[in-house]
Amino acid sequence: MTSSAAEHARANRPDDWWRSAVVYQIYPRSFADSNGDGVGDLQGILGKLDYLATLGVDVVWLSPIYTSPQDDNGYDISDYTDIDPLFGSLADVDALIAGLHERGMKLVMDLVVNHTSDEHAWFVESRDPASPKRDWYWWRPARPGHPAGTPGAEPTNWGSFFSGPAWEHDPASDDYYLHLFSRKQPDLNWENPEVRQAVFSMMRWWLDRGIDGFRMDVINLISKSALADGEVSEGQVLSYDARLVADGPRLHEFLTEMKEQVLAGHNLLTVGEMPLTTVEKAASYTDPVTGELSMVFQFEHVDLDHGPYGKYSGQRLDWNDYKRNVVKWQSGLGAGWNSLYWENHDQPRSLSRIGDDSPELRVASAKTLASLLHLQRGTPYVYQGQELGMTNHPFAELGEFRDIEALRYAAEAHDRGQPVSDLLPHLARMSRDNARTPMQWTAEPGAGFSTAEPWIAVNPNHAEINAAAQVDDPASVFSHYQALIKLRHDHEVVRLGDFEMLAPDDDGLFAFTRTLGEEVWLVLANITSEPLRLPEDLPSHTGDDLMLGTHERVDPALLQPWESRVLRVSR
Ligand code: TEU
Repeated sequence: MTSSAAEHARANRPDDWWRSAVVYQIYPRSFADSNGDGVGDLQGILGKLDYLATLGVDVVWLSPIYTSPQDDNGYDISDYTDIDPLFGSLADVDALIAGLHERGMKLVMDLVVNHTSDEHAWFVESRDPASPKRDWYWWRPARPGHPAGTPGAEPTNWGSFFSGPAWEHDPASDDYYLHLFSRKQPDLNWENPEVRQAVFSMMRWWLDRGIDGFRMDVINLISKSALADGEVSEGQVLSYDARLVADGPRLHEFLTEMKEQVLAGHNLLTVGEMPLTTVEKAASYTDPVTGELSMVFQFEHVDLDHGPYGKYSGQRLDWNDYKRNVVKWQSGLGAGWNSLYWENHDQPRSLSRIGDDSPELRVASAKTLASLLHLQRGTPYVYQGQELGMTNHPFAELGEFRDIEALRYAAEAHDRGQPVSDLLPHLARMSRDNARTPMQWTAEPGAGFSTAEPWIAVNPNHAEINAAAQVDDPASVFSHYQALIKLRHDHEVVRLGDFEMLAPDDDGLFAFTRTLGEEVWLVLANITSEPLRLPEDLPSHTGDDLMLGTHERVDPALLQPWESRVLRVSR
């Protein structure tokens, strides 16, 4: 599983600064509210830059702050070159760029160009069949033989990611438009060269403002295959056939055009969010010479606990499946590059999902989950609050959810006759809203996030889990993240070493090595809430350097519940 020296050289070009970086994601709506309206904002973020510098991260990825009707919390953009008043102004963004740069950090902006808002001027114009912008979106007539607007008359059988058909009927022209996400997020037609030029000039406008990269929302969906009916899986009515919507035939061409016309000559971090992609394709998008992007942000590992009803199936992660998946991506990307994450604004809290969030074990569990991710090869992403060990919210009723994806799913389940009481535990476990509860700064009411009633409830455990209690405590989850970030900065083996999984089928144990030249590091982790004796054939390495641990090492052959050790075993 060792990769060649040539591969290392390609994956370590001196100007690829992002290979040693750690990214911190801010979801502005939930980070810090400066003006007391219950919604986070840019001035709120500006007040926390020293906190980020203390943590030690290199890059901030900011979720969308552009003008938006907020149907999908800003992932529905109606003006790409202005800021929603909810969040602030362009002057605030300039201050953010300056404030981050002063502290040695960089800013990566969210680029959402698979779709716009239906309130974007382009789409408003496109609604007129005679408009030159008609072809900027995917307008199609009803299925032949079906009266427009009747059930089943959609041009294809595609389902939207947010439940229901991916086509919306427009009574004005009797045509349908495509929306892979909500009906207020019509898909742009990238086949049209004017669309590409409009997007590219907007990207140049942002680069001129001084940003350091783009996180590209569902960028592998911009090239569609034939607009034809797809396969329907058992138990489904609509098609979610990846072959038709993801990694389409012109994706490389579109991204190459973007690279040549926008990205070239800048020293950027570009990350492509790519649902449904494969390791082979990801390798091609991120090849240092022929690829178009710095790294992918892929979904295979976060989909492992999905079942027949997707993420709301009540399935738990099988850790040995995850280990196999890690091996596949760590070895399969060659000189390509991956993002390392369990959390973002679309995922529930990892501590509740795959760890142990009980008061007794949550600190150890949060630290060990962090070590397992940060010691892999790739770029680690810390999602706001993850560095504190924030947990899922105790959602108890439907009225507490805010996310369109959960609410649309619940409405559809209701139409199918599924009682809310059956659905609630699944929503509570997997809903995106778990990531979106306010950042827990202090133990005060409102968690120091806002002085007003926040747009979504604060987790009651902010009284125990908060930044104020952790920043200066060397035993805290925060301090552990700080140490992990420093390890990556200080040691080339963490950034570039080859990965080898040990004991892949041993339940309860997650063990691997990283090797660079003579330097070998060993990571040992107990991923259960019971003590774990290390297998005899696995070195316990009493005499080696403990670079970072979660517990006092009393018995070298025994790991406490959720204990992990990062060891330097030879050099
Ligand atoms: O997410 C893409 C995506 O595939 C997820 O939305 C996923 O389908 C969802 O979590 C359902 O489980 C990106 C953004 O990160 C997300 O917030 C947006 O809603 C979406 O694109 C549309 O812009």
